[in-house]
Amino acid sequence: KQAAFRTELSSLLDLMGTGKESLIFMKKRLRRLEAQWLLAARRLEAKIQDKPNEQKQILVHIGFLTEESGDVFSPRVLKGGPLGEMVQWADVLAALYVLGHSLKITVSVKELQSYLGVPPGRGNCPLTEPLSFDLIYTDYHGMQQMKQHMGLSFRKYRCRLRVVDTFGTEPAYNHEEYATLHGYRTNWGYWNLHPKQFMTMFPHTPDNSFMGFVTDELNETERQQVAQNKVRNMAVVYGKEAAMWKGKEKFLAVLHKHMEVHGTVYFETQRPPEVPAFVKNHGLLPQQDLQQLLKKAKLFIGFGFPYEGPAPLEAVANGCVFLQPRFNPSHSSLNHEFFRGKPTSREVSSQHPYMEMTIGRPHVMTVDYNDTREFEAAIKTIMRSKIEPYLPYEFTSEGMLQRLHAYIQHQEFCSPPLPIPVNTSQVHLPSSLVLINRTHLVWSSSEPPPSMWPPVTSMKVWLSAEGESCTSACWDRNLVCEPTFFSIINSQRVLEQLGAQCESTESVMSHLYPAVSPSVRECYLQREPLLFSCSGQSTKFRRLCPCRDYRHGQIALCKDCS
Ligand code: U2F
Repeated sequence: KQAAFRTELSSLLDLMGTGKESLIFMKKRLRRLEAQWLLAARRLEAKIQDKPNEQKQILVHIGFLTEESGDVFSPRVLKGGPLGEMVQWADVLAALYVLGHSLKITVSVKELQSYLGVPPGRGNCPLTEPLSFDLIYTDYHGMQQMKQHMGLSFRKYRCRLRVVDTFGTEPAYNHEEYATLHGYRTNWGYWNLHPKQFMTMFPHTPDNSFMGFVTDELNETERQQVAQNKVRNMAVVYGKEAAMWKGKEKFLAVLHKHMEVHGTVYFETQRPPEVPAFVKNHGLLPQQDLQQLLKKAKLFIGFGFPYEGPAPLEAVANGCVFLQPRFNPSHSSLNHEFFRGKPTSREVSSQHPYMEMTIGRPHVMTVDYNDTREFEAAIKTIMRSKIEPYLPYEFTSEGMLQRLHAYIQHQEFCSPPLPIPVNTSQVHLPSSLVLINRTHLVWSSSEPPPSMWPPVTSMKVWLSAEGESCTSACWDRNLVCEPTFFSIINSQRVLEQLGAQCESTESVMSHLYPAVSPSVRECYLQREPLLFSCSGQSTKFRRLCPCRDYRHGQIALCKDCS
């Protein structure tokens, strides 16, 4: 059945349940952004026209909001606690609904059981009826709950899961046996999912799918108002909890020399001691009021925490410059408490690497805060600058709908469309890949390309430098690593076409392979498809990297992706 784009959001609100502060926050957000979503839906509909938009039966189970997982978030909604996850879930719901799918939504394990068809009082047994959902959007907590209540059926149906996972899960941490053997420890368990089933808040690693969220879009009148009303010397500090301001007196003093400093820090009765008296503290604001404040402010300034939240994007979308600290060395699960136990080795080079690397100057300035001169110079530059509001397409409602629509119609993890044997001799693509400029391979064949998504025609295959990950090898060439293609390039022949010398070749389970070790002329192929990884890196190896092109402002999609 073809899904029809929806023309209202109010019935979605009725599906959502009541009571919790988190649900109230999400519903408010949905109401506020309703017009934006509906307009985006009309635009996307016109673009995709007669392309298939099959209606799916979808269950959304937001595990972290269930009582059974402790629901530590809801009581903190009005107290400066994290809101990023709720922003994202509200937007996921809006997008799925507007795209026309049939939705069931739950934040309770009891309800989950009844939707799954687990008879009351019986846990941990296989389901007696076939699962009625094509897709289940959930999170790590929700997945754990499903496993507990579905018994053996969990294995059977896990390919239908889509796991909303803020910071991402790299393949080495996902594969149970490999992670256990090689010490890729996580607090979140090992699920052996297809890595693309994990969906992140920002495009953190191309091993996962980028889900994202949206930001308020300005119309022409609002843009003009922003241009007129900007206050040259007004700064807003990023951090709604007093603890985020601790130890930042020095930077605040420098900032205060030049600008009027505003904050939105939650407080009960008195000004928190971490927030200096010269700061005009508005208290935690409703989202809409924060947007108004950002429309006036010139600078939105981060002091290192929280990492990678939505607020800096909102600031830039309202015409602020985001100033943030560079981290040297980078923060990661190896050296920083916040990331410890998270299933990723990603190195975070500043408070918000997406802002730093994908948006960058003039909207974002990333500087060394310990260098007072550099810090002060940045503030002065920002005060002098004239900068327009900026929002990457991928964070508009249309962009999110486009991306999610493509995922829902094309991503298939239950029956992989191309079951290529991962074995040296069997994988051969006679003359399908040709060498260009003696540097990289592209698909060029009179035979029809294998049916896969994204299409193989977007592929460009490179060897990384020694020690480099495929994520960065592709990025350096203005491409993005596409793990889906690993399965068709995992061969000695492809390595050799790119100049690798293979005196011996082995097929091994490792998140670094396919790769060549140039010093000893040994080549390695991948034996375990779940371990194909863009993010892996090791000094000894030049990795074989499947890259693809991407659309400006929509990194998740290749130029020819529908
Ligand atoms: C991030 O969580 P946070 O919720 O702390 O992220 P923020 O960037 O601070 O903002 C989330 C939303 O809070 C809103 C603002 C953002 O959309 O509009 N808000 C508000 O309504 N009123 C205010 O006064 C100030 C902000 C990240 F998203 C999480 O994934 C991480 O777990 C967390 C820790 O790194 O950081």
